[in-house]
Amino acid sequence: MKLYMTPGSCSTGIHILLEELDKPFEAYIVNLPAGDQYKADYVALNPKSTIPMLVRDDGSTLTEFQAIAWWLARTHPKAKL
Ligand SMILES: N[C@@H](CCC(=O)N[C@@H](CS)C(=O)NCC(=O)O)C(=O)O
Repeated sequence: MKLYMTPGSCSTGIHILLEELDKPFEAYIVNLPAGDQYKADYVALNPKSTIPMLVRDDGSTLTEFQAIAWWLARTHPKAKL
């Protein structure tokens, strides 16, 4: 999985949840002050231009903190998130 995040932002919560899973993931830094969230390559993935965004193993994306947290908990029950 790939997490698009900005250190120190709300996306840090999803980063912490991912660290609790026994599964590797990649973290991609989105520089919000520099406006990375409005660049075409990011908007193509997430037209809302927000972080966090999770790209799942099948290539589909999830946005919205609560939706990502819920999906991680439901799909990784052993982690007891
Ligand atoms: N409802 C979204 C809100 C996400 C959100 O607004 N994230 C902020 C950072 S904490 C963001 O991406 N801001 C974009 C910007 O400032 O342009 C969620 O819960 O994930």
